[in-house]
Amino acid sequence: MKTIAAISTPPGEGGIGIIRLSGPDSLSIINRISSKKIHQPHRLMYAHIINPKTEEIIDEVLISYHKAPRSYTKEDVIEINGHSGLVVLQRILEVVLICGARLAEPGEFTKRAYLNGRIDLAQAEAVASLISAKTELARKVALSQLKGDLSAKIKAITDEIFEIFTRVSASLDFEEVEELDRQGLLSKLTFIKKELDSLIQSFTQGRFLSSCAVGVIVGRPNVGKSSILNGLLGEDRAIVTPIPGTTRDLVSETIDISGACLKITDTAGLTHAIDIVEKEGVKRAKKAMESADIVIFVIDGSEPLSEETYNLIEGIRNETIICINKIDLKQRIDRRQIERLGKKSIFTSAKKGDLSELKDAISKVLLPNLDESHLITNIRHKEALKETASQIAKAITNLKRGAEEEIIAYDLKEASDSISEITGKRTTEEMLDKIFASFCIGK
Ligand SMILES: Nc1nc2c(ncn2[C@@H]2O[C@H](COP(=O)(O)OP(=O)(O)OP(=O)(O)O)[C@@H](O)[C@H]2O)c(=O)[nH]1
Ligand SMILES: [Mg+2]
Repeated sequence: MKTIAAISTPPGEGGIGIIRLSGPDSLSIINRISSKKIHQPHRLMYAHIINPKTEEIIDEVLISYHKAPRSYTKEDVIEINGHSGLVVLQRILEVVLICGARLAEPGEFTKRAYLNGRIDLAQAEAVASLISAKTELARKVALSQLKGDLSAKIKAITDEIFEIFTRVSASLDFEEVEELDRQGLLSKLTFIKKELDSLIQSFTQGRFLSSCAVGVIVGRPNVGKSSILNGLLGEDRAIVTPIPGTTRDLVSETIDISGACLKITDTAGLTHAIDIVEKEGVKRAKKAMESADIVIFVIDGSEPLSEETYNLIEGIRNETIICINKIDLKQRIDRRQIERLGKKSIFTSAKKGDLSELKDAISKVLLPNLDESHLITNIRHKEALKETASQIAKAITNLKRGAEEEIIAYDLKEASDSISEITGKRTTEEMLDKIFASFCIGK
């Protein structure tokens, strides 16, 4: 394999910038450009990087040598810690490339770690998730996946499927000797199907760790929608006035709610607008509502429930969070009317900054009963699990209707192939290219 190199730190001015090399020529390349001979592994060496052609000093650096196989890629790795400036790092990279390295592709160091068997594919993907983690919870889950917790769970299920496949296949070969225990197999497969379904189900929460959930705040004019947005953000983002119809456009921001990422949008008050601008605002509010994961419907608790509001509540989705705001004022709303519609409500006072019930309700929707170590956050994993589950379901149906062993063995083989894609025991070049293309260069 050819030796690769890249600047591994983000571009810009900073304390330290790192250039990383990996491959069989790493050591010989560094020794052509370093003022000191590098031979001892796992030590930091102080040296200068020198252009071998002009003998000009390029930078004063620290060099570390990670000898194969005890390195990130399991190959010989050299890391040059230079001064982080765009020109400095580019000049070091240039001489490294002149001496025979090739510029690394995005994610190529991690791809080599996978190809050389240090980590599996799910762990390689966890590296990207860890880097892009936007919340503390996303970091925790990515790290647990990098450690191999998810891979272990997937491996356990893969082994169970494979064991059953082997048994069914064996009964094919020695039909008279071994009669298949169909009832026993059925209960095992049903158990596997349950495990798969619970992992698939976990993606409804897990996806909010890799990409933001979409939330929208709606309601009649002047109920306090913009005040709630500002309260959740902790800053005066949207204009708040006592005049109904203040917000006309959509105002969006991203927040961290209990570790889940939420892109929340404040909207124009829902009204039978006559004004052309307001009309457009209402249209946009309704559209935002349709595609949202979470809808927060705000009501002013200091007013009796109007017919318009009642009709709006009646029409919204059941899982909508009904938020009765302005509880610091004398309450004139009859909560039972809302309950009669089969909807649950919570209380807030945006004015007093009391939004705890709302935050709890949001995190309950985003992250209920979270099991961090067995959470599917990657859509590729979810799709592979869905495919596996559907093959297992086929095997169950075929088993129940007394189908031949050959057919059941085929379903199980398909299931085993699908689940093996997650950890990368079975991959295609195209699949790997797609996965690693989303990485940054130098990782
Ligand atoms: N007492 C009290 N007043 C509130 C509360 N929340 C908002 N208000 C006031 O209600 C008025 C309207 O607040 P906004 O946040 O602009 O309401 P809105 O729903 O965004 O209004 P539009 O954009 O016009 O639809 C302002 O005068 C706020 O100060 C609250 O919890 N208690
Ligand atoms: Mg507003």
